[in-house]
Amino acid sequence: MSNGIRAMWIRGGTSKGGYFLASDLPDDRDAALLSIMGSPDIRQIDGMGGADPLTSKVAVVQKSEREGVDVDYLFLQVFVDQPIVTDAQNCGNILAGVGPFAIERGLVVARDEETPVTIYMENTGQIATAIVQTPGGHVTYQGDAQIDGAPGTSAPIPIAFKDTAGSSCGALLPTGNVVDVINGVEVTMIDNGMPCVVMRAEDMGIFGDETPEDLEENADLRAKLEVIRLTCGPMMNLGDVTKKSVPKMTMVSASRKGGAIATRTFIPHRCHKTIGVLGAVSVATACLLKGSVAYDLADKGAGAKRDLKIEHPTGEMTVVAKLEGKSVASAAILRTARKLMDGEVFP
Ligand code: NQM
Repeated sequence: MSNGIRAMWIRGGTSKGGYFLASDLPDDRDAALLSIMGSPDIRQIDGMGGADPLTSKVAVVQKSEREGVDVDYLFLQVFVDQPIVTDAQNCGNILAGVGPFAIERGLVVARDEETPVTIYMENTGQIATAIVQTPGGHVTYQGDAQIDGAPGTSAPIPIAFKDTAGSSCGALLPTGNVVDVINGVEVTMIDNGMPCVVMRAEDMGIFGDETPEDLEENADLRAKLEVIRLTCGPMMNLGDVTKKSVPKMTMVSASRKGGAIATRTFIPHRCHKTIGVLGAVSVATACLLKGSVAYDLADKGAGAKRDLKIEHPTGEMTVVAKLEGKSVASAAILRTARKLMDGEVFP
């Protein structure tokens, strides 16, 4: 039998995955992770993955040598049905488990009550600060915070982001335009932490409140989205995105539940049951950008601090955006996490 690798399995926000210390991973890291997850196989029956991109994720964490930073976090998406492990995107949901993991593994010393953990996101080179509940100097996962898309309640983990504009694309608007027309569809290509192509649901022939299952069955829609995605990738400075999990494809329509806007997002081939964290930050930013495809549809609120409820298939995610002039200077969201397993996994 192959040797076990030390790992923790954690639900981070509305995703779930394996958390590893960088020093615990072997040299043939990607082969080991594919085997651990059971990829490629649409059921991932021979591994830990949950047959969904949202549950086939990995965090690699190590103590940081950067000034003012506690830990470095590398996110890896392990494809379900292809032998691909990619670091081409970040993940704000898996990020929610990084603070607790770092404290539990002794990389960060817990304070009493709560412990701020400053995290360098290696995928995009930005910093996030997560506040972990640590009563008596120990991580607790229990609490009253509720996030849509995850059942029950857990300890709150607020996370603040700064300087996420152009994280992967080099600029907030990588084409320099608020709107481009691709294949006859008006799109806003934007990156405020996650490269996203934002389109009006109506322009893609849907209402925008369909279930993810219905949208995934819509072969015509999926084909149209992929043509647009493959064209947008190079325009967004992402190169050939055939084998990448970015850009995300978000279709927006007017809010149904009193929020800022309604969304349905392909990530990029499966429809998200909620919306990614940095995806939501990017869409919220598009809502505030005059002339974008989201601007006229959105209820944008007023003032220098805006709570933008980004509606998704199972509820909403609130993005708290702080504006400087007309641009978003920082964003924060609330997540929770839950430790599920601490032990060894076998590649
Ligand atoms: O956008 C899914 C998720 C994500 C990414 C995806 C994420 C983010 O829900 O920051 O969290 O878009 O692939 O975990």
